Amino acid sequence: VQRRRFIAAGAAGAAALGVGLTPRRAWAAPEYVLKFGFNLAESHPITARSKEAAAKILQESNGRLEIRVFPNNQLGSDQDMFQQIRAGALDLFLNSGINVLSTMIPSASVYGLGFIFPDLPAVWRAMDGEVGAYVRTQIRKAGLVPLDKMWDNGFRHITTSTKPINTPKDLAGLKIRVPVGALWTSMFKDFRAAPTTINFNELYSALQTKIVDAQENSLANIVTAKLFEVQKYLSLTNHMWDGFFCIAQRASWEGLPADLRELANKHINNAALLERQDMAANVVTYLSQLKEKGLVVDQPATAPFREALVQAGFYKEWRAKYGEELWGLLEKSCGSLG
Ligand code: TK8
Repeated sequence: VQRRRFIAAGAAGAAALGVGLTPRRAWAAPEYVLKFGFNLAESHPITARSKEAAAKILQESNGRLEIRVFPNNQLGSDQDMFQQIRAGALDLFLNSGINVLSTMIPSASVYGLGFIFPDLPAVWRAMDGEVGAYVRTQIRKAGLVPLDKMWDNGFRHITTSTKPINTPKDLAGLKIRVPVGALWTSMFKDFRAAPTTINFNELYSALQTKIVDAQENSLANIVTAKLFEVQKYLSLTNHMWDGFFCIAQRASWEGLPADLRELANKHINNAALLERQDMAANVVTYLSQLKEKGLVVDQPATAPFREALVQAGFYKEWRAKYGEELWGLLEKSCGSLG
């Protein structure tokens, strides 16, 4: 199974990375090659950290295991990559649990519920704790292998080309792009907006051609995907936190010899921890870059937004969807969600 997926990469790639292989090794093709795909821009911290992990894995495996990193939707949209990993054509996929993963594993979106985390320590308490463990069990049951550490995609904020968003009323009828997961559509419908699902690789042009007037994303994505070029207003709504699961294709992951699997596991999880630090450290820089680029920035009070969701029955509805066991773990970690 494994061998069919091998790509002829090998010597040139290893030499270019300058990883100091012995001459004999430097010219041998790697025994195992895994493709690692995601939708983020080249300049996103995730791209640098995953490439750094790949270089260490190549070096410490003495050239036996090469992880080839494909950022920026090079392998297609999120839906394409999700299809590929299920079909065995992609080995590692980094994506939000709220996004396409939740179409198959509904609990994967749970951390995206509006306003449940006040800050990053609260996020990691839940996602490195029992909430994350629950979701990873469900992912495993669906036949995929989640690595332990989630990566940070940041708290999400709303941008528009038409007006600032300061109160929930400002969202009424707003044509806003959301990613594919049902939680996103549900939440923005409950805000009385008009959400449209669009894949990340089509977002820039959808904003540019005014198919939609608004979108919501992390500061990192607004900067690195250059969304500021096609948006005017940024409202720091912090309406939800988003992160990524790194998912392995089971046959390719389990087909690795145990020592190589352990090595890849260690470096990929470690890269996630480093990327979390990058994201936290970059917030201030990203924000000032966006102001410099001319975005008009507002900081609305968030309580009325949360209240609008309560009124619309949002939490009740999703509590019923996730079930009492998961809801209990969530409240144990976050406190009562009302
Ligand atoms: C990743 C995506 C993406 C996101 C988006 O799964 O599509 O807006 O921020 O990075 O969910």
